[in-house]
Amino acid sequence: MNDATVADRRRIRSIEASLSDLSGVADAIEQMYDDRLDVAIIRDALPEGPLAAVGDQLDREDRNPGWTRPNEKMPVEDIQILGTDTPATPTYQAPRGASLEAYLESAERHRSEAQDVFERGFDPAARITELLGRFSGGRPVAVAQAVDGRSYVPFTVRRLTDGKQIGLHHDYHYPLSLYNELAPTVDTRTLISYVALLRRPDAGGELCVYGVTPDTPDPPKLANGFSWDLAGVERRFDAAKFTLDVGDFFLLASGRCLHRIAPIAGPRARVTMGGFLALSKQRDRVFYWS
Ligand SMILES: O=C(O)CCC(=O)C(=O)O
Repeated sequence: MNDATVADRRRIRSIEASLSDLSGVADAIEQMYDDRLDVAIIRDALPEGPLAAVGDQLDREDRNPGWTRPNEKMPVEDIQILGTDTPATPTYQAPRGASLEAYLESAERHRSEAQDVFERGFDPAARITELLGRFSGGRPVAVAQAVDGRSYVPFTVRRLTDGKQIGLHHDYHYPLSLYNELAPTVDTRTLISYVALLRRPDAGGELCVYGVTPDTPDPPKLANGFSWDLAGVERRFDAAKFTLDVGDFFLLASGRCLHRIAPIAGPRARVTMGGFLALSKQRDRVFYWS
């Protein structure tokens, strides 16, 4: 492919809404599944006060609420996570992901760490359930559960400090063994990320989304054959960049669209809480987890 084919390429379809008018996004999850929408940004989706207080409190070096660092080996990707030490994604620590059993055990051990940073009276998982229900086309929303009744992690809190980023990736995680139980129960056409911003960095930290899917032929890779070639991606494919403020929320068809979080620049960290969601196989419910 060369630059002359720009016009033929997949475009990033996004929509922006605010809590006072969600009419265009009431069915955003289905629109994303049907490949009609890639990104929905909801401004002021959650109250700024309780989120900013958490963002503030978590942006300190003198106290450690229990951060785990599954990408420590790769300094530029050294994300800090609260809520699990066994993410439901590949990491530099476990490039093929962990086992479901290890994930569920970690969920039990670390569950309270992500909840406890919020002020009493603010139940983040309840707020997320309620919020996702506004984009679900009336479908009930629930945290995913294992067959033995154990709960998946509803959300994790993530911190990126100066110079750190989340590099280019897709989140089509169903082939991982951690998804052995979940994948057969959900609609695997795509997977959707949800994220709320708790602290905005001075600069950087934007969500950058590209028109590259897991099926794009001949995607731009470096000479090693597996690392993404960012310059090549940006040259050849449609791109969109989104800046979030505290309280803003996004849904992203992350199983389909290549994306990254730009490097943070400056002393203020970027702090988010988020996870993934999917439609059930019958398309009548929404399950979420992190
Ligand atoms: O902003 C975040 O916390 C993560 C964004 C992301 O890369 C994802 O959800 O896949």
